[in-house]
Amino acid sequence: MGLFKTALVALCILQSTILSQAIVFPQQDSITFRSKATAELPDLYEASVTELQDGLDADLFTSVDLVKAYFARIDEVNLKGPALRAIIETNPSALEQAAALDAERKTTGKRSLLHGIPVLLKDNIATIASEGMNTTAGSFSLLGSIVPDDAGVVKRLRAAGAIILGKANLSEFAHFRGSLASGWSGRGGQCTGAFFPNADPCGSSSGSGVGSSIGLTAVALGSETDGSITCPTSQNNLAGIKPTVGLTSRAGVVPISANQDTIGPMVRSISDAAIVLSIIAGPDPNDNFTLAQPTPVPDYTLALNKTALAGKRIGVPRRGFTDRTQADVLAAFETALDTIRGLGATLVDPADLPDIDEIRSSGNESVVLDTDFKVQLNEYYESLIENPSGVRSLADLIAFNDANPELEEPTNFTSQSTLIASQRTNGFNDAYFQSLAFNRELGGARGIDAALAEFDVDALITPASVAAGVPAIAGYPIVTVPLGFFPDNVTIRSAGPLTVFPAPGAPFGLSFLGTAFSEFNLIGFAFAYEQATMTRLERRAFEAAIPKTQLGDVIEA
Ligand SMILES: *[C@@H]1O[C@H](CO)[C@@H](O)[C@H](O)[C@H]1NC(C)=O
Ligand SMILES: *[C@@H]1O[C@H](CO)[C@@H](O)[C@H](O)[C@H]1NC(C)=O
Ligand SMILES: *[C@@H]1O[C@H](CO)[C@@H](O)[C@H](O)[C@H]1NC(C)=O
Ligand SMILES: *[C@@H]1O[C@H](CO)[C@@H](O)[C@H](O)[C@H]1NC(C)=O
Ligand SMILES: *[C@@H]1O[C@H](CO)[C@@H](O)[C@H](O)[C@H]1NC(C)=O
Ligand SMILES: *[C@@H]1O[C@H](CO)[C@@H](O)[C@H](O)[C@H]1NC(C)=O
Ligand SMILES: CC(=O)N[C@H]1CO[C@H](CO)[C@@H](O)[C@@H]1O
Repeated sequence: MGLFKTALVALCILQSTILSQAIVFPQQDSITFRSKATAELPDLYEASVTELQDGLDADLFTSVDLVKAYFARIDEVNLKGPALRAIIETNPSALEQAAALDAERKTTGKRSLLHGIPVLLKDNIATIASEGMNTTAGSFSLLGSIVPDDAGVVKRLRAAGAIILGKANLSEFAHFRGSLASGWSGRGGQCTGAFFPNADPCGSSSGSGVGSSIGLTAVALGSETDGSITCPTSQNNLAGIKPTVGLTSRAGVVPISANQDTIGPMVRSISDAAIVLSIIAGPDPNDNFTLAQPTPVPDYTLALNKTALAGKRIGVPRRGFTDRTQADVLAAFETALDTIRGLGATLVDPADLPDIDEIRSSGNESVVLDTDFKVQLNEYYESLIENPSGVRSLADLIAFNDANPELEEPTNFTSQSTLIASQRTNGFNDAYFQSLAFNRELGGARGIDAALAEFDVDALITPASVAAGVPAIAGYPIVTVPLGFFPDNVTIRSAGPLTVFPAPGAPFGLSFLGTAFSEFNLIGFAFAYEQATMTRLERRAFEAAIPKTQLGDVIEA
């Protein structure tokens, strides 16, 4: 559930103290209090989960206010103005859920740090239809379908008191459809980034990235198979975590491959990412990969240590990584290396993966993904209680797209070559199992683990644009933070029929890589770097893409 395009073609913690300091008139009635406090309300463009939680606890605003404000912000930029097409649907039950969670906060207190916090879900993550939203992976073939249950991660979010705000646009079927631009789906149209008009948002978790980047939501979830959290995190100035496969449940997620798919947060700071991951991670009987994870799930917020890089050894893979990196990104990366050295880490540079050439030329990933997708998508369609389109298999899907070209094959968005390649596969045969074993070995023992051992390093770092491929086949984690922005004189290139990349001000990220279930360490390293640089704050979205509605506009006087 998530390939970013180039992979597939080959195949802030801000001012949380300000609010707490502002809470000095507890005896006043709430209306007076709120109007006095308006100047202190968090800016939703940047607001962190803790900042929102502090404001909710202090009754500066309610979750109902938050949902109203986010809905208004979505309305401003999604189809109007810059028409970013980041959101496919908003949740018609969100205000009602928010009111119930507000009441609960007053009577029994909050359930978790996500109590009453709006969360945007990539549209391949199932939510029960009775709530009023579709789960379609962007495809009309799934419109109106009735899923058997909430996705595993959604059950955890709801139990923690989070509010599902809506569904985010994506590259259709998480970019497992054909040679199509990132961020395009039949249902959602072309999603574009907020840092330059018509910027490629990358994908496949495009709307999750754009939605978080400008505060259309507090928090977003994406999914990654090969790059689909990491790349849109990078290109939308975010912090994001691609968890180890099997740390977060994929039950109820429109699949690509059980061997590579994983669900993770795409947010504005590593702190928010740690909060969200602590809640969505954990075993789920409906996804047996999650039963093999170490227990208990760590409290990842305990990893948020500004000196986490001190005394650590960090490896820099050059061959097959930085030699594939654009010059502006490489220059920022070299500066980041100096910062990391300054934070007390020893850099081992180069720390090349011994078999990187063999890994980069391997075709084993396509064998596994093409085979898994057919089997697992067929199972997904079969699991549906109803599907008005009548599509019940991959074969049906291909026929449906061809029969509905106005919906699914508009000019410039016709390809379904990946679906067709997958349909040609013949299930779990010997060649498949061989390729699966090669992937694990190439990405793991002969890949990331080989470099970690040979150079005795705690993690590897690389520009996010080249980070995803090796961890993808190994099932290993990636933690990404903002690294920089393309300069104003960068040559603008086409990235699709409707999109451009690079472009002036377009963001790019830095990724920390490690072995299976090393999220806790990677979060610490990424946090230390983020706090030392605060790169996200260096540049904002273009003016028309910055929503104007703030909490002060929706709080009832
Ligand atoms: C799905 O989308 C349709 C069309 O946009 C909408 O009418 C409906 O309320 C949505 N939800 C469900 C569960 O069908
Ligand atoms: C999960 O279950 C399937 C079938 O029930 C089995 O083939 C697979 O090996 C299991 N995977 C893990 C990681 O336990
Ligand atoms: C923070 O990281 C440093 C360096 O690894 C370590 O010495 C220190 O104990 C950590 N602090 C906490 C609170 O974990
Ligand atoms: C899979 O990887 C192995 C080891 O590198 C290689 O020998 C084999 O040719 C690869 N298979 C495919 C289909 O690329
Ligand atoms: C952009 O500007 C920088 C600094 O002024 C200069 O070094 C660089 O050559 C310019 N690049 C292009 C593509 O014009
Ligand atoms: C198709 O893409 C080309 C450029 O790739 C563009 O010139 C043309 O206008 C596009 N057609 C439509 C209908 O969007
Ligand atoms: C919430 C929202 O704006 N959804 C829109 C997403 O894009 C489709 C296609 O243009 C619209 O029909 C939805 O209204």
